[in-house]
Amino acid sequence: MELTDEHLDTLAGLAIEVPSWAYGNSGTRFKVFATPGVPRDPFEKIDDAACVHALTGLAPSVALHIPWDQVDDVDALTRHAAERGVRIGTINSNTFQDDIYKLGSLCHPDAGVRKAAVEHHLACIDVMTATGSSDLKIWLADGTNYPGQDDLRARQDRLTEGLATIYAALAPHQRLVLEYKFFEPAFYHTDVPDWGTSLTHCLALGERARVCLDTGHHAPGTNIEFIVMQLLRLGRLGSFDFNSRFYADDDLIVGAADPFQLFRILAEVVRGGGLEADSGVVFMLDQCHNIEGKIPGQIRSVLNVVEMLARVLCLDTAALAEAQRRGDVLGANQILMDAFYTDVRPRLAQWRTERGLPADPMAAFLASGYQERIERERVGGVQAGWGA
Ligand code: PSV
Ligand code: MN
Ligand code: MN
Repeated sequence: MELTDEHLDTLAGLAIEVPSWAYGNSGTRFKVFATPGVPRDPFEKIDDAACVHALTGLAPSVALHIPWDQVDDVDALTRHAAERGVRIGTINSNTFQDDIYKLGSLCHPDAGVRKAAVEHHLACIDVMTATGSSDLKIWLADGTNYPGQDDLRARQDRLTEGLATIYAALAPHQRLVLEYKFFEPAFYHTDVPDWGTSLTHCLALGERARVCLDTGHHAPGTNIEFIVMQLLRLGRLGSFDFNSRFYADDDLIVGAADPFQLFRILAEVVRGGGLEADSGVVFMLDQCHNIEGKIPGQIRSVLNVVEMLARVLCLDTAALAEAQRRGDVLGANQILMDAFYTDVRPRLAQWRTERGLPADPMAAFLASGYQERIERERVGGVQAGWGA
């Protein structure tokens, strides 16, 4: 099927949240590369995110990471975002950069450390209230490296208690989104390794607790679209952290490593109603651009998501359902593959022009002089995360 006007209306409602940390310097365990022109503060990160939105029309919000983003005047930052045509989205907590968290945060054996971790989350909720953000995203670096290092079950009990205290502090319109990851930085076990554990905690917390699915946080070969289907079916998919990976949590550009996997994931999103406004599913990017340009990296990511979503919308769902009902194995598969192989790019370029956007946002950025200007003006830009 071709892209129809109705499909394009659906795409116009797409909102892809960009992470503030994508714009700062980043690297690997071996080296953080200094990139000319990177932002010196959260205000400049917002400026770069606003540039991505201005060129794509699809990235209206920016996620913050506290305290990577040292926000002394939250109101000023909120106003700044509005002036630039974007808003502040998900607030990501961070209990992994301080020495006290070496053995964990909410799961730590010491009650004093657990208290500090809870207080950090309460401070994040204050930021959310000031920015008008609705989601507190919790990813815990908690876990152990050696069998016997700590009591696995006691750690879950501590986690239950800490999350309950944080959840109780949320305002009625605010949500807690719990991200899972099966390894790293801990290597024997992590305390929220999988969607089952995240879901178990969310169900215990209440209606406004949801699971965050980071596409890079599964064992190789995991059927991620199945997890998407199940969480949507249960009404507990809160958000995506989109990225792609070849080996581990590579944080590469979404759709770069395995475009077909992104197609399959987005097909389940559409099938499960995840595009509907009331689904509450947030589409966020969680990526680092270590060797490529940061703003172009984000533009490419936004375009990859919209292009793949457009291909999903080309799926002839009625024909697919009929082929499935008939038990036509290869026919059903072909219908799905036909959608995957549809080239939607020319129509999307035209659509952008119709919306007053550049047909080719990447080319428009390169021609805009924005990169040259920030390289001239911003001297001494900061690292995205560690050491920011
Ligand atoms: C952890 O690997 C993670 O995916 C979490 O979402 C963090 O907040 C983010 O990366 C930081 O890069
Ligand atoms: Mn993530
Ligand atoms: Mn990650």
